[in-house]
Amino acid sequence: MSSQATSTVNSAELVEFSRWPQALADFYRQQGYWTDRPMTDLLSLPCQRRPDTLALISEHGSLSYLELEQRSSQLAAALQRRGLHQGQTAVVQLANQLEYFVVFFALLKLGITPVNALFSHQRRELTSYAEQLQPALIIGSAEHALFADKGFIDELRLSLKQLQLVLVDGGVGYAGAESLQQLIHEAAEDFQPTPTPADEVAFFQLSGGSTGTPKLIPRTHNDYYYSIRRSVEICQLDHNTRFLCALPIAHNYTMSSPGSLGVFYAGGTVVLAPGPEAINCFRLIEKYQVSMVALVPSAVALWLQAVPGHQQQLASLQLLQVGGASFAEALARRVPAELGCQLQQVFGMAEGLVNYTRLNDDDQHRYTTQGYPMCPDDEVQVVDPESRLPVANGQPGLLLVRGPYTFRGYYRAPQHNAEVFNEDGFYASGDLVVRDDAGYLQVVGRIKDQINRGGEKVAAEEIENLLLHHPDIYQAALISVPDQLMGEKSLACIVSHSGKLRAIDVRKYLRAEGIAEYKLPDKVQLLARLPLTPVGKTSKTLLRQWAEAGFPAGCDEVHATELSLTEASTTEQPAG
Ligand code: J2J
Repeated sequence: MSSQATSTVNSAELVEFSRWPQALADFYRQQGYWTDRPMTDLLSLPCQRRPDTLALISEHGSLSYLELEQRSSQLAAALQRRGLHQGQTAVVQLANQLEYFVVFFALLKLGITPVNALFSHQRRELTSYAEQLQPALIIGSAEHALFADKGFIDELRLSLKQLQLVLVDGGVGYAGAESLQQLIHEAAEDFQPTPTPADEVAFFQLSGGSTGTPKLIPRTHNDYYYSIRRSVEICQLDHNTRFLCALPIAHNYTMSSPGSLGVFYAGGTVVLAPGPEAINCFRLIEKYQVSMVALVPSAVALWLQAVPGHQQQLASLQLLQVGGASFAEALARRVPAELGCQLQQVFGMAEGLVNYTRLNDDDQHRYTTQGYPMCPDDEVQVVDPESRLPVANGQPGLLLVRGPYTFRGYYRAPQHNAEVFNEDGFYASGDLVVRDDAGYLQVVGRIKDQINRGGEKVAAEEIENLLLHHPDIYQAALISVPDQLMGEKSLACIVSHSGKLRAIDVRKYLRAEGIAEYKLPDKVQLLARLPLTPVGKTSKTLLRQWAEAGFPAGCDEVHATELSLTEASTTEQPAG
Protein backbone atom coordinates (compact mmCIF):
# COMPACT_ATOMS: atom_id res chain seq x y z
CA MET A 1 0.00 0.00 0.00
CA SER A 2 1.40 3.39 -0.92
CA SER A 3 1.19 5.74 2.01
CA GLN A 4 1.26 8.70 -0.35
CA ALA A 5 -1.96 7.77 -2.06
CA THR A 6 -4.05 7.32 1.06
CA SER A 7 -4.97 9.56 3.95
CA THR A 8 -3.72 7.19 6.63
CA VAL A 9 -1.22 4.40 6.88
CA ASN A 10 -1.30 1.36 9.06
CA SER A 11 -1.09 2.67 12.63
CA ALA A 12 1.87 0.37 13.27
CA GLU A 13 3.84 2.76 11.07
CA LEU A 14 2.93 5.85 13.08
CA VAL A 15 4.94 7.27 15.95
CA GLU A 16 4.44 5.29 19.15
CA PHE A 17 3.30 7.05 22.34
CA SER A 18 1.47 6.46 25.64
CA ARG A 19 -2.25 6.80 25.00
CA TRP A 20 -5.01 7.90 27.34
CA PRO A 21 -7.11 4.98 28.64
CA GLN A 22 -10.20 4.37 26.48
CA ALA A 23 -12.66 5.46 29.20
CA LEU A 24 -10.99 8.85 29.56
CA ALA A 25 -10.68 9.26 25.77
CA ASP A 26 -14.43 8.55 25.43
CA PHE A 27 -15.16 11.08 28.18
CA TYR A 28 -13.00 13.80 26.58
CA ARG A 29 -14.82 13.27 23.27
CA GLN A 30 -18.20 13.31 24.94
CA GLN A 31 -17.33 16.59 26.69
CA GLY A 32 -16.36 18.09 23.33
CA TYR A 33 -12.68 18.54 24.20
CA TRP A 34 -11.50 16.10 21.57
CA THR A 35 -13.08 16.80 18.21
CA ASP A 36 -11.12 14.36 16.05
CA ARG A 37 -10.08 17.15 13.72
CA PRO A 38 -6.48 17.61 12.55
CA MET A 39 -4.50 20.69 13.60
CA THR A 40 -4.24 21.64 9.91
CA ASP A 41 -7.69 23.21 10.59
CA LEU A 42 -5.87 25.94 12.50
CA LEU A 43 -4.80 27.27 9.13
CA SER A 44 -7.47 26.07 6.71
CA LEU A 45 -10.43 27.47 8.68
CA PRO A 46 -9.18 31.08 9.00
CA CYS A 47 -7.98 30.81 5.40
CA GLN A 48 -11.51 29.99 4.23
CA ARG A 49 -12.99 32.87 6.23
CA ARG A 50 -10.42 35.60 5.54
CA PRO A 51 -7.82 34.48 3.00
CA ASP A 52 -6.32 37.95 2.58
CA THR A 53 -5.84 38.79 6.26
CA LEU A 54 -2.20 38.76 7.27
CA ALA A 55 -1.38 35.67 9.32
CA LEU A 56 2.25 36.61 9.88
CA ILE A 57 4.31 39.78 9.78
CA SER A 58 8.07 39.93 10.21
CA GLU A 59 10.64 42.57 9.45
CA HIS A 60 11.49 40.55 6.33
CA GLY A 61 8.00 40.24 4.87
CA SER A 62 4.52 39.00 5.60
CA LEU A 63 2.18 36.15 4.68
CA SER A 64 -1.60 36.23 4.33
CA TYR A 65 -3.56 33.16 5.41
CA LEU A 66 -3.89 32.17 1.75
CA GLU A 67 -0.15 32.54 1.17
CA LEU A 68 0.66 30.53 4.28
CA GLU A 69 -1.79 27.84 3.17
CA GLN A 70 -0.33 27.75 -0.34
CA ARG A 71 3.31 27.78 0.67
CA SER A 72 2.87 25.06 3.25
CA SER A 73 1.10 22.92 0.63
CA GLN A 74 3.87 23.65 -1.88
CA LEU A 75 6.50 22.55 0.62
CA ALA A 76 4.50 19.46 1.58
CA ALA A 77 4.15 18.51 -2.11
CA ALA A 78 7.86 19.06 -2.71
CA LEU A 79 8.71 16.83 0.25
CA GLN A 80 6.28 14.18 -0.98
CA ARG A 81 7.90 14.19 -4.43
CA ARG A 82 11.21 13.49 -2.71
CA GLY A 83 9.72 10.39 -1.09
CA LEU A 84 8.82 11.69 2.36
CA HIS A 85 5.54 10.48 3.78
CA GLN A 86 3.17 10.11 6.69
CA GLY A 87 4.56 8.32 9.74
CA GLN A 88 8.08 9.73 9.48
CA THR A 89 9.69 12.20 11.88
CA ALA A 90 11.67 15.42 11.47
CA VAL A 91 14.01 17.61 13.51
CA VAL A 92 13.49 21.30 12.79
CA GLN A 93 15.44 24.29 14.05
CA LEU A 94 14.34 27.71 12.83
CA ALA A 95 14.34 31.16 14.40
CA ASN A 96 11.37 33.52 14.88
CA GLN A 97 10.74 33.69 11.13
CA LEU A 98 7.89 33.23 8.65
CA GLU A 99 9.26 29.89 7.44
CA TYR A 100 8.74 28.35 10.88
CA PHE A 101 4.98 28.13 10.28
CA VAL A 102 5.32 27.27 6.58
CA VAL A 103 7.32 24.25 7.73
CA PHE A 104 5.08 23.48 10.73
CA PHE A 105 1.92 23.31 8.62
CA ALA A 106 3.64 21.51 5.73
CA LEU A 107 4.71 18.73 8.06
CA LEU A 108 1.25 18.54 9.67
CA LYS A 109 -0.28 18.28 6.20
CA LEU A 110 2.05 15.47 5.25
CA GLY A 111 1.70 13.64 8.56
CA ILE A 112 5.40 13.96 9.39
CA THR A 113 5.92 14.39 13.13
CA PRO A 114 8.54 17.02 13.95
CA VAL A 115 10.28 18.25 17.04
CA ASN A 116 11.00 21.96 16.89
CA ALA A 117 14.28 22.67 18.66
CA LEU A 118 14.85 26.10 20.16
CA PHE A 119 17.18 28.33 18.14
CA SER A 120 19.44 28.56 21.19
CA HIS A 121 20.00 24.81 21.10
CA GLN A 122 23.36 23.51 20.00
CA ARG A 123 24.98 20.29 18.86
CA ARG A 124 24.20 18.20 21.93
CA GLU A 125 20.51 19.04 22.09
CA LEU A 126 19.93 18.51 18.38
CA THR A 127 21.93 15.30 18.35
CA SER A 128 19.93 13.99 21.27
CA TYR A 129 16.59 14.78 19.59
CA ALA A 130 17.78 13.27 16.33
CA GLU A 131 19.05 10.10 17.98
CA GLN A 132 15.77 9.65 19.83
CA LEU A 133 13.55 10.28 16.80
CA GLN A 134 15.66 8.86 13.95
CA PRO A 135 14.23 11.49 11.59
CA ALA A 136 13.83 11.19 7.83
CA LEU A 137 14.13 14.96 7.52
CA ILE A 138 16.21 17.70 9.13
CA ILE A 139 15.49 21.38 8.57
CA GLY A 140 17.87 24.06 9.86
CA SER A 141 18.90 27.64 9.24
CA ALA A 142 22.20 28.85 7.80
CA GLU A 143 21.97 31.67 10.36
CA HIS A 144 22.80 29.08 13.01
CA ALA A 145 26.41 27.96 13.41
CA LEU A 146 25.34 24.28 13.23
CA PHE A 147 23.96 24.62 9.71
CA ALA A 148 26.39 27.21 8.35
CA ASP A 149 28.42 24.40 6.78
CA LYS A 150 28.03 20.67 6.31
CA GLY A 151 30.15 19.49 9.26
CA PHE A 152 27.29 18.85 11.66
CA ILE A 153 25.10 17.17 9.05
CA ASP A 154 27.91 14.86 8.00
CA GLU A 155 28.45 13.92 11.64
CA LEU A 156 24.72 13.25 12.15
CA ARG A 157 24.42 11.12 9.04
CA LEU A 158 26.69 8.53 10.62
CA SER A 159 24.09 7.67 13.26
CA LEU A 160 20.90 8.51 11.37
CA LYS A 161 20.25 5.63 9.02
CA GLN A 162 16.77 6.83 8.07
CA LEU A 163 17.76 10.38 7.16
CA GLN A 164 16.54 11.10 3.61
CA LEU A 165 16.68 14.85 3.25
CA VAL A 166 18.31 17.93 4.79
CA LEU A 167 16.91 21.38 4.07
CA VAL A 168 18.68 24.61 4.96
CA ASP A 169 17.10 28.03 5.04
CA GLY A 170 19.30 30.84 3.71
CA GLY A 171 23.00 30.70 2.95
CA VAL A 172 24.66 29.49 -0.20
CA GLY A 173 23.95 25.81 0.31
CA TYR A 174 26.35 22.89 0.41
CA ALA A 175 26.56 19.32 -0.81
CA GLY A 176 23.99 17.07 0.81
CA ALA A 177 21.48 19.80 1.66
CA GLU A 178 18.74 21.42 -0.41
CA SER A 179 17.44 24.94 -0.13
CA LEU A 180 14.26 25.26 1.98
CA GLN A 181 13.22 28.34 0.02
CA GLN A 182 13.45 26.47 -3.26
CA LEU A 183 11.15 23.69 -2.07
CA ILE A 184 8.66 26.19 -0.63
CA HIS A 185 8.34 27.72 -4.08
CA GLU A 186 7.86 24.50 -6.06
CA ALA A 187 4.38 23.86 -7.48
CA ALA A 188 1.86 22.13 -5.21
CA GLU A 189 0.12 20.47 -8.20
CA ASP A 190 -2.69 18.29 -6.86
CA PHE A 191 -1.35 17.81 -3.35
CA GLN A 192 -3.76 16.03 -1.01
CA PRO A 193 -3.05 16.47 2.72
CA THR A 194 -2.41 13.29 4.71
CA PRO A 195 -2.24 14.47 8.34
CA THR A 196 -1.89 11.80 10.98
CA PRO A 197 -5.24 10.81 12.55
CA ALA A 198 -6.34 13.26 15.24
CA ASP A 199 -5.70 10.86 18.11
CA GLU A 200 -2.12 10.27 16.96
CA VAL A 201 0.97 12.40 17.61
CA ALA A 202 0.99 15.69 15.66
CA PHE A 203 4.39 16.86 16.88
CA PHE A 204 6.75 16.69 19.85
CA GLN A 205 7.13 19.40 22.46
CA LEU A 206 10.34 19.87 24.42
CA SER A 207 10.53 19.17 28.11
CA GLY A 208 12.33 21.61 30.38
CA GLY A 209 13.61 18.43 31.93
CA SER A 210 15.39 17.42 35.08
CA THR A 211 17.25 14.40 33.72
CA GLY A 212 20.47 13.72 31.83
CA THR A 213 18.84 13.51 28.37
CA PRO A 214 16.39 16.09 27.03
CA LYS A 215 12.96 14.42 26.89
CA LEU A 216 10.37 14.61 24.14
CA ILE A 217 6.65 15.12 24.78
CA PRO A 218 4.25 13.62 22.25
CA ARG A 219 1.29 15.96 21.61
CA THR A 220 -1.71 14.67 19.66
CA HIS A 221 -3.93 16.78 17.40
CA ASN A 222 -6.87 16.18 19.74
CA ASP A 223 -5.17 17.30 22.93
CA TYR A 224 -3.17 20.24 21.55
CA TYR A 225 -6.01 21.58 19.42
CA TYR A 226 -8.25 21.60 22.49
CA SER A 227 -5.66 23.47 24.57
CA ILE A 228 -5.48 26.11 21.84
CA ARG A 229 -9.26 26.53 21.40
CA ARG A 230 -9.80 26.80 25.14
CA SER A 231 -6.93 29.30 25.53
CA VAL A 232 -8.40 31.47 22.77
CA GLU A 233 -11.73 31.45 24.59
CA ILE A 234 -10.20 32.39 27.96
CA CYS A 235 -7.96 35.11 26.53
CA GLN A 236 -10.79 36.40 24.31
CA LEU A 237 -8.83 36.51 21.07
CA ASP A 238 -10.53 37.46 17.80
CA HIS A 239 -9.57 38.43 14.27
CA ASN A 240 -8.46 41.86 15.50
CA THR A 241 -5.82 40.35 17.79
CA ARG A 242 -2.27 41.29 16.88
CA PHE A 243 0.12 39.16 18.90
CA LEU A 244 3.81 39.94 19.33
CA CYS A 245 5.77 36.68 19.27
CA ALA A 246 8.87 37.83 21.16
CA LEU A 247 9.85 34.66 23.03
CA PRO A 248 11.22 31.64 21.15
CA ILE A 249 8.63 30.71 18.52
CA ALA A 250 8.80 26.96 19.27
CA HIS A 251 8.21 27.25 23.01
CA ASN A 252 4.93 25.75 24.19
CA TYR A 253 3.88 29.03 25.80
CA THR A 254 4.44 31.08 22.62
CA MET A 255 2.88 28.41 20.44
CA SER A 256 -0.23 27.54 22.36
CA SER A 257 -1.12 29.63 25.41
CA PRO A 258 -2.87 30.85 23.23
CA GLY A 259 0.29 31.85 21.36
CA SER A 260 0.70 32.03 17.60
CA LEU A 261 -1.49 29.00 16.93
CA GLY A 262 -4.27 30.51 19.05
CA VAL A 263 -4.01 33.72 17.05
CA PHE A 264 -4.33 31.75 13.81
CA TYR A 265 -7.39 29.94 15.17
CA ALA A 266 -8.95 33.34 15.98
CA GLY A 267 -7.99 34.69 12.53
CA GLY A 268 -5.69 37.42 13.93
CA THR A 269 -2.13 38.36 13.06
CA VAL A 270 1.19 37.24 14.55
CA VAL A 271 3.99 39.82 14.51
CA LEU A 272 7.42 38.20 14.80
CA ALA A 273 10.13 39.85 16.89
CA PRO A 274 13.65 38.41 16.99
CA GLY A 275 13.54 38.47 20.81
CA PRO A 276 11.99 40.30 23.79
CA GLU A 277 14.43 43.24 23.83
CA ALA A 278 12.34 46.20 25.05
CA ILE A 279 13.18 49.06 22.71
CA ASN A 280 12.84 46.96 19.56
CA CYS A 281 9.57 45.43 20.79
CA PHE A 282 8.17 48.88 21.63
CA ARG A 283 8.94 49.93 18.07
CA LEU A 284 7.22 46.85 16.62
CA ILE A 285 4.20 47.31 18.87
CA GLU A 286 3.74 50.83 17.60
CA LYS A 287 4.49 50.04 13.97
CA TYR A 288 2.12 47.07 13.73
CA GLN A 289 -0.43 48.14 16.36
CA VAL A 290 0.16 45.04 18.49
CA SER A 291 -2.58 44.27 21.04
CA MET A 292 -1.10 41.36 22.98
CA VAL A 293 2.26 39.95 24.03
CA ALA A 294 3.50 36.93 26.01
CA LEU A 295 6.63 37.42 28.12
CA VAL A 296 8.69 35.81 30.87
CA PRO A 297 9.17 37.72 34.16
CA SER A 298 12.72 38.91 33.43
CA ALA A 299 11.56 40.46 30.15
CA VAL A 300 8.67 42.26 31.87
CA ALA A 301 11.14 43.64 34.43
CA LEU A 302 13.30 44.99 31.61
CA TRP A 303 10.27 46.47 29.84
CA LEU A 304 9.28 48.25 33.07
CA GLN A 305 12.79 49.67 33.30
CA ALA A 306 12.83 50.80 29.68
CA VAL A 307 9.30 52.20 29.36
CA PRO A 308 9.67 55.75 30.74
CA GLY A 309 9.39 58.02 27.72
CA HIS A 310 8.00 55.21 25.51
CA GLN A 311 4.45 54.81 26.91
CA GLN A 312 2.96 56.34 23.78
CA GLN A 313 4.39 53.55 21.64
CA LEU A 314 2.44 51.00 23.67
CA ALA A 315 -0.97 52.63 23.17
CA SER A 316 -2.37 49.66 21.21
CA LEU A 317 -1.24 47.06 23.77
CA GLN A 318 -4.19 45.60 25.71
CA LEU A 319 -2.94 42.39 27.26
CA LEU A 320 0.44 41.37 28.61
CA GLN A 321 0.83 37.75 29.63
CA VAL A 322 3.55 36.70 32.03
CA GLY A 323 4.56 33.09 32.60
CA GLY A 324 7.31 30.52 32.55
CA ALA A 325 8.72 31.47 35.97
CA SER A 326 7.58 33.17 39.17
CA PHE A 327 6.69 36.82 38.83
CA ALA A 328 7.06 39.09 41.86
CA GLU A 329 3.82 40.64 43.07
CA ALA A 330 5.46 44.07 43.36
CA LEU A 331 6.29 44.04 39.64
CA ALA A 332 2.92 42.57 38.69
CA ARG A 333 1.09 45.48 40.31
CA ARG A 334 3.12 48.00 38.27
CA VAL A 335 2.16 46.60 34.86
CA PRO A 336 -1.22 48.33 34.23
CA ALA A 337 -0.11 51.82 35.23
CA GLU A 338 3.33 51.74 33.63
CA LEU A 339 2.79 49.60 30.52
CA GLY A 340 -0.82 50.70 30.06
CA CYS A 341 -2.32 47.22 29.64
CA GLN A 342 -3.90 44.39 31.55
CA LEU A 343 -1.79 41.65 33.13
CA GLN A 344 -2.55 37.95 32.85
CA GLN A 345 -0.50 35.32 34.66
CA VAL A 346 0.05 31.97 32.92
CA PHE A 347 1.40 28.89 34.64
CA GLY A 348 1.83 26.21 32.03
CA MET A 349 4.05 23.35 30.99
CA ALA A 350 4.92 21.71 27.68
CA GLU A 351 3.64 18.46 29.20
CA GLY A 352 0.10 19.86 29.23
CA LEU A 353 -1.67 21.64 32.09
CA VAL A 354 -2.09 25.38 31.64
CA ASN A 355 -3.50 27.76 34.28
CA TYR A 356 -4.59 31.31 33.61
CA THR A 357 -5.75 34.19 35.72
CA ARG A 358 -8.99 35.24 34.06
CA LEU A 359 -9.50 38.64 32.48
CA ASN A 360 -12.25 39.53 34.98
CA ASP A 361 -10.37 38.35 38.09
CA ASP A 362 -10.07 40.59 41.15
CA ASP A 363 -6.70 42.26 41.77
CA GLN A 364 -5.77 39.90 44.59
CA HIS A 365 -5.94 36.84 42.32
CA ARG A 366 -4.51 38.60 39.30
CA TYR A 367 -1.37 39.80 41.07
CA THR A 368 -0.69 37.09 43.62
CA THR A 369 -1.69 33.82 41.91
CA GLN A 370 -0.90 32.02 38.68
CA GLY A 371 -4.57 31.37 37.94
CA TYR A 372 -6.45 28.11 37.75
CA PRO A 373 -6.62 25.27 35.21
CA MET A 374 -8.22 26.11 31.90
CA CYS A 375 -10.36 22.99 31.64
CA PRO A 376 -13.08 22.02 34.14
CA ASP A 377 -11.89 18.43 33.72
CA ASP A 378 -8.24 19.10 34.51
CA GLU A 379 -7.87 16.93 37.60
CA VAL A 380 -5.35 18.66 39.86
CA GLN A 381 -4.27 17.20 43.18
CA VAL A 382 -1.98 18.93 45.68
CA VAL A 383 -0.23 16.30 47.78
CA ASP A 384 2.46 15.87 50.38
CA PRO A 385 5.69 15.10 48.46
CA GLU A 386 6.54 12.18 50.76
CA SER A 387 3.25 10.50 51.66
CA ARG A 388 1.47 11.61 48.47
CA LEU A 389 -1.64 12.29 50.57
CA PRO A 390 -3.68 15.40 49.75
CA VAL A 391 -2.79 18.53 51.71
CA ALA A 392 -5.35 21.11 52.82
CA ASN A 393 -5.96 24.27 50.78
CA GLY A 394 -3.52 26.96 51.81
CA GLN A 395 -0.76 24.39 52.41
CA PRO A 396 2.12 23.86 49.95
CA GLY A 397 2.17 20.52 48.17
CA LEU A 398 3.30 18.72 45.04
CA LEU A 399 1.14 19.29 41.97
CA LEU A 400 -0.27 16.18 40.30
CA VAL A 401 -2.37 16.44 37.15
CA ARG A 402 -4.35 14.37 34.69
CA GLY A 403 -6.54 15.78 31.95
CA PRO A 404 -7.59 16.06 28.31
CA TYR A 405 -4.40 17.81 27.17
CA THR A 406 -1.85 16.55 29.70
CA PHE A 407 0.42 13.92 28.15
CA ARG A 408 0.63 10.33 29.39
CA GLY A 409 4.34 9.66 28.94
CA TYR A 410 7.63 10.97 27.57
CA TYR A 411 8.77 9.43 24.29
CA ARG A 412 10.62 6.14 24.85
CA ALA A 413 11.46 6.86 28.50
CA PRO A 414 9.79 4.07 30.50
CA GLN A 415 12.06 4.43 33.51
CA HIS A 416 11.53 8.16 33.90
CA ASN A 417 7.80 7.78 33.20
CA ALA A 418 7.54 5.28 36.06
CA GLU A 419 8.96 7.95 38.35
CA VAL A 420 6.77 10.89 37.31
CA PHE A 421 3.40 9.17 36.75
CA ASN A 422 1.42 7.46 39.48
CA GLU A 423 -0.68 4.35 38.91
CA ASP A 424 -3.75 6.47 38.13
CA GLY A 425 -1.95 8.28 35.32
CA PHE A 426 -1.42 11.54 37.23
CA TYR A 427 1.75 13.40 36.20
CA ALA A 428 3.92 15.01 38.89
CA SER A 429 5.37 18.15 37.33
CA GLY A 430 7.74 18.63 40.28
CA ASP A 431 6.17 22.00 41.11
CA LEU A 432 5.19 22.91 44.66
CA VAL A 433 1.96 24.89 44.72
CA VAL A 434 -0.53 26.32 47.16
CA ARG A 435 -4.20 26.10 46.19
CA ASP A 436 -6.65 28.58 47.70
CA ASP A 437 -10.30 27.88 48.47
CA ALA A 438 -11.36 29.26 45.09
CA GLY A 439 -9.02 26.80 43.30
CA TYR A 440 -6.35 29.34 42.28
CA LEU A 441 -2.78 28.07 42.32
CA GLN A 442 0.34 29.82 43.44
CA VAL A 443 3.71 28.32 42.47
CA VAL A 444 5.86 28.38 45.61
CA GLY A 445 8.78 26.10 44.79
CA ARG A 446 9.79 22.85 43.13
CA ILE A 447 11.23 19.47 43.94
CA LYS A 448 12.51 18.72 40.42
CA ASP A 449 16.26 19.15 40.05
CA GLN A 450 16.05 22.04 37.64
CA ILE A 451 17.17 25.66 37.44
CA ASN A 452 14.53 28.03 36.07
CA ARG A 453 16.69 30.74 34.59
CA GLY A 454 14.18 33.44 33.70
CA GLY A 455 11.86 30.86 32.13
CA GLU A 456 14.67 28.87 30.46
CA LYS A 457 14.92 25.51 32.17
CA VAL A 458 18.24 23.81 32.90
CA ALA A 459 18.26 20.16 33.99
CA ALA A 460 20.91 19.91 36.72
CA GLU A 461 21.75 16.30 35.89
CA GLU A 462 22.47 17.07 32.23
CA ILE A 463 25.14 19.60 33.18
CA GLU A 464 26.52 17.57 36.08
CA ASN A 465 27.03 14.56 33.78
CA LEU A 466 28.98 16.70 31.36
CA LEU A 467 31.06 18.27 34.12
CA LEU A 468 31.99 14.84 35.42
CA HIS A 469 33.60 14.06 32.06
CA HIS A 470 36.08 16.89 32.55
CA PRO A 471 39.47 15.36 33.43
CA ASP A 472 40.01 17.78 36.32
CA ILE A 473 36.55 17.37 37.92
CA TYR A 474 35.56 14.51 40.14
CA GLN A 475 32.44 15.85 41.86
CA ALA A 476 29.88 18.36 40.58
CA ALA A 477 26.50 19.73 41.62
CA LEU A 478 24.52 22.38 39.78
CA ILE A 479 22.21 24.45 41.97
CA SER A 480 20.07 27.54 41.59
CA VAL A 481 20.91 30.81 43.31
CA PRO A 482 18.49 33.73 43.58
CA ASP A 483 18.97 36.49 41.03
CA GLN A 484 17.16 39.78 41.01
CA LEU A 485 16.53 39.94 37.28
CA MET A 486 16.42 36.30 36.16
CA GLY A 487 14.76 34.96 39.31
CA GLU A 488 17.40 32.25 39.41
CA LYS A 489 20.86 31.71 38.06
CA SER A 490 22.99 28.58 38.11
CA LEU A 491 25.97 27.83 40.29
CA ALA A 492 28.22 24.86 39.61
CA CYS A 493 29.78 23.52 42.82
CA ILE A 494 32.83 21.59 41.77
CA VAL A 495 35.48 19.47 43.39
CA SER A 496 38.52 19.51 41.17
CA HIS A 497 41.70 17.44 41.40
CA SER A 498 44.00 20.38 40.89
CA GLY A 499 41.89 22.90 42.84
CA LYS A 500 42.84 25.38 40.15
CA LEU A 501 39.91 25.18 37.75
CA ARG A 502 38.42 28.59 36.91
CA ALA A 503 34.86 29.48 35.93
CA ILE A 504 36.07 30.51 32.52
CA ASP A 505 37.65 27.06 31.96
CA VAL A 506 34.42 25.35 32.98
CA ARG A 507 32.29 27.46 30.69
CA LYS A 508 34.69 27.03 27.78
CA TYR A 509 34.71 23.30 28.28
CA LEU A 510 30.90 23.08 28.38
CA ARG A 511 30.53 25.30 25.36
CA ALA A 512 32.88 23.06 23.43
CA GLU A 513 30.68 20.10 24.45
CA GLY A 514 27.95 21.78 22.38
CA ILE A 515 25.26 22.86 24.81
CA ALA A 516 22.99 25.87 24.65
CA GLU A 517 24.44 29.07 26.07
CA TYR A 518 21.71 29.44 28.72
CA LYS A 519 22.78 26.14 30.27
CA LEU A 520 26.34 27.32 31.02
CA PRO A 521 26.78 27.83 34.78
CA ASP A 522 26.59 31.51 35.68
CA LYS A 523 29.00 30.97 38.53
CA VAL A 524 31.45 28.31 39.64
CA GLN A 525 32.45 27.52 43.21
CA LEU A 526 35.33 25.19 43.97
CA LEU A 527 35.02 23.06 47.09
CA ALA A 528 37.28 20.51 48.74
CA ARG A 529 34.32 18.11 48.81
CA LEU A 530 30.57 18.26 48.46
CA PRO A 531 28.43 18.14 51.64
CA LEU A 532 26.39 14.96 51.99
CA THR A 533 22.93 14.13 53.33
CA PRO A 534 22.60 11.39 55.99
CA VAL A 535 21.97 8.85 53.19
CA GLY A 536 25.13 9.91 51.38
CA LYS A 537 23.65 11.99 48.54
CA THR A 538 24.95 15.47 47.72
CA SER A 539 23.11 17.94 49.94
CA LYS A 540 21.90 20.57 47.53
CA THR A 541 19.92 22.14 50.36
CA LEU A 542 23.13 22.84 52.25
CA LEU A 543 24.87 24.04 49.10
CA ARG A 544 22.02 26.46 48.46
CA GLN A 545 22.18 27.70 52.05
CA TRP A 546 25.93 28.24 51.75
CA ALA A 547 25.50 29.98 48.41
CA GLU A 548 23.06 32.40 49.99
CA ALA A 549 24.74 32.96 53.37
CA GLY A 550 28.30 32.77 52.08
CA PHE A 551 30.36 29.59 51.81
CA PRO A 552 31.76 28.89 55.30
CA ALA A 553 34.66 31.30 55.71
CA GLY A 554 37.93 29.83 56.85
CA CYS A 555 36.52 26.38 56.29
CA ASP A 556 39.31 24.37 54.75
CA GLU A 557 36.77 22.57 52.57
CA VAL A 558 36.26 25.68 50.52
CA HIS A 559 38.51 27.43 48.10
CA ALA A 560 36.91 30.73 47.25
CA THR A 561 37.68 30.98 43.55
CA GLU A 562 34.35 32.26 42.39
CA LEU A 563 34.26 34.23 39.19
CA SER A 564 31.17 36.17 38.30
CA LEU A 565 29.39 35.83 34.98
CA THR A 566 30.20 39.38 34.00
CA GLU A 567 33.90 38.77 34.47
CA ALA A 568 33.66 35.48 32.65
CA SER A 569 31.63 36.71 29.72
CA THR A 570 33.82 39.70 29.05
CA THR A 571 36.83 37.49 28.64
CA GLU A 572 35.25 34.75 26.55
CA GLN A 573 34.58 34.45 22.84
CA PRO A 574 30.90 34.34 21.84
CA ALA A 575 29.51 30.92 20.87
CA GLY A 576 29.91 29.69 17.32
C1 J2J B 1 6.07 29.93 38.16
N1 J2J B 1 6.58 28.89 37.49
C2 J2J B 1 6.14 28.66 36.24
C3 J2J B 1 4.63 30.56 36.42
C4 J2J B 1 5.72 27.92 34.24
C5 J2J B 1 2.49 28.60 29.34
C6 J2J B 1 3.32 29.24 30.24
C7 J2J B 1 4.55 28.68 30.60
C8 J2J B 1 4.96 27.47 30.05
C9 J2J B 1 6.27 26.90 30.44
C10 J2J B 1 4.12 26.82 29.12
C11 J2J B 1 5.15 29.47 35.65
N2 J2J B 1 5.12 30.74 37.66
N3 J2J B 1 3.70 31.39 35.92
O1 J2J B 1 4.45 25.65 28.56
O2 J2J B 1 2.08 26.75 27.89
C12 J2J B 1 7.48 26.68 35.53
C13 J2J B 1 6.96 25.46 36.29
C14 J2J B 1 6.51 24.53 35.18
C15 J2J B 1 7.59 24.78 34.15
C16 J2J B 1 7.17 24.41 32.75
C17 J2J B 1 2.88 27.39 28.78
N4 J2J B 1 4.91 28.99 34.41
N5 J2J B 1 6.47 27.72 35.33
O3 J2J B 1 7.05 27.55 31.12
O4 J2J B 1 7.57 23.42 29.85
O5 J2J B 1 8.02 24.91 37.00
O6 J2J B 1 6.51 25.63 30.05
O7 J2J B 1 6.46 23.18 35.56
O8 J2J B 1 9.01 25.51 29.68
O9 J2J B 1 7.85 26.19 34.25
O10 J2J B 1 8.13 24.86 31.85
P1 J2J B 1 7.87 24.81 30.28
